[in-house]
Amino acid sequence: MTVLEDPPAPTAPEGVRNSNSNGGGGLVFIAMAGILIALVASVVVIGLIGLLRDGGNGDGGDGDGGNGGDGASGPTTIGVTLSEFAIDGNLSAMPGDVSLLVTNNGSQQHNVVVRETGAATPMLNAGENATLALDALEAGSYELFCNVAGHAESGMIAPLEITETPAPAGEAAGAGTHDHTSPDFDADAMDKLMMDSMLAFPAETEGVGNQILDPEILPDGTKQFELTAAITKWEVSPGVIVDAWSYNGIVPGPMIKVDVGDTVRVIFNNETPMASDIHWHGLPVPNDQDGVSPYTQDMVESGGSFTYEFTLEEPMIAMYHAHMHSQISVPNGMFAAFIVGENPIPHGETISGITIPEDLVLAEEIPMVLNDAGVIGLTLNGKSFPATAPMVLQEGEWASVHYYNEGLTAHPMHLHGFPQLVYAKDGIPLDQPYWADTINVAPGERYSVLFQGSIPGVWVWHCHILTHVESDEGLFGMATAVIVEEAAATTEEGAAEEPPTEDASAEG
Ligand SMILES: [Cu+2]
Repeated sequence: MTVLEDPPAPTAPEGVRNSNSNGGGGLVFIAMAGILIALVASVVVIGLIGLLRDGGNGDGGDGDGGNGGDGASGPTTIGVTLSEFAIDGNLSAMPGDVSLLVTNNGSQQHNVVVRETGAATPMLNAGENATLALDALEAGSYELFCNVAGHAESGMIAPLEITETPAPAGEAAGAGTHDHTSPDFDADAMDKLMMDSMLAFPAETEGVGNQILDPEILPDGTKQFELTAAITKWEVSPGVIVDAWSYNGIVPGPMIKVDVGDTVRVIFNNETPMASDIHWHGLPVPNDQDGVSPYTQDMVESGGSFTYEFTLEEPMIAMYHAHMHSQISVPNGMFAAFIVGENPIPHGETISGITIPEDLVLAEEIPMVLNDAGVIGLTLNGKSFPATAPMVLQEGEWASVHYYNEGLTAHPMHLHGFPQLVYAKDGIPLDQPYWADTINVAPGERYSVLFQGSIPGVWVWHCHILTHVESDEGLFGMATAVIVEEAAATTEEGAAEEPPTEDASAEG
């Protein structure tokens, strides 16, 4: 590590420094401002002329594109918005040249494909837009869908009607559209969808992620693991089965747990269609085991294998995932937890007046891996509500959770009922743990928390970006619950423990 001594003092370029002290600066400024005002005025006039000439045609705004022509057959632009998981817009136009101005208002990648013609936008990242020109569309019914695996099945499908009498702007064009200001907007139906979705929790699905992977113990004590990456079916929520990119067929992949001092060997077999590698995110490994092709190793081609080996001398709450093509393979499922050694709980410490019991024994310790993109989408441990697993505690029991964010955006994870003690960040124990009810977990981060299920009830536990948990179809995505069951009888020993309390006004 090198230390910069006496770094040069920052200097501002000439002219940037205090322009008022510069002799003729004021006059120059007034002249420049005058030119600028003239330029802006001329642009506004040109813009107005353009608008008048277009007659308001082809506005392409959110949900009110439609056909502005009065019998004229000029090009029509329809505004189409994408979200998880819906395609919205006033999806009708008269026959002729039609353009779709597609905006991705979601948090994941989406695109739009016209099933009948095969025309498609490029894959759009969150916030991006693209124009899709559909030349000379004849009258008829067309279907728009997102071709990210699983998204059409989740609701990203909508009819596009090309007819001589298009629906007036604002009228919903199909079941997939929801204009909350429209007279057709059915609040009762949405109430029912919300109740039905919430009462379906917890729902059964095939497959459980984070299962602990048993090593083969070699004669020299090395713990050998085998991971095979392949495209395998994964049920994200009831009936929603996607083509996941998985390790050993589960999402998140198998959890690796080893002891401090262990030598670990991992045989990686790549059966995905693209080259890959494994990066041990948060583990101190030799450079040639860091899993970043081509800098530290050759890429592991489709059908190939690579063996990693390293000795772990420090406790760590880490994870592993593909590095090469990670923007495809990681959101699609190639991520998992890796834990070395003992959980660094601050036994016996008093934090903000609450003492963590010296003899605390955890009733539960789980990874909670967040994702928000790819075919897996908005999920906790590879499942979308109502298929997310609740944590069940008996009154007074303590639990520890390691949040991992393998997604593309941050998620503020909020637990109702009791605060969470953040005691480690990225696996590094904090000298000053702190209590919080919402913990914002950015991509790549890990936060380890501790909480006591001190009050019986169903306490929801969710990402607080509201569109990550609710859609017009009800609750979904990054939500689950801690269910605290009432103690059957009064316990003698638990009475001394002061349960953490939370200001009721902070509830949300
Ligand atoms: Cu979120």
